[in-house]
Amino acid sequence: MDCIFCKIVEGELPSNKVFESDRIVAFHNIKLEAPVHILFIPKKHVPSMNDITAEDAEAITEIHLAFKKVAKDLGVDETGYRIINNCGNDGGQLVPHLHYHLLGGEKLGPLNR
Ligand code: DGP
Repeated sequence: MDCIFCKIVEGELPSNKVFESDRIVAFHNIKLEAPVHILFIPKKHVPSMNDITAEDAEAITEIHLAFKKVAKDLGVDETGYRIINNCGNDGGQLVPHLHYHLLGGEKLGPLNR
């Protein structure tokens, strides 16, 4: 499958991983929108939020638990951080493999509409 994030999962593309389990991976974003910018993905190819099913519940739960662990490991748990999922064209999703952005390390502005 020609999916950048599947290639990262398979190790065919390099990534700077900060967390990995059987079901999920978290790695530094190539394009930083904040001093801390991590992407969390299920290893299974789920194209977007619209495609999540009950079968993905464990991976999604793991991603949520990984948010706070990685935030703590990277020292932004106390200062705070933001989780974003872009879904579809209007949501600004560029990579069609479900992913969540964790942004932190500075005071973030209000959401841009
Ligand atoms: P989104 O707009 O939500 O689909 O964000 C996709 C993000 O993926 C974007 O911020 C840049 C990041 N990205 C794209 N290609 C790569 C890559 O090869 N490696 C890493 N680490 N991040 C990537």
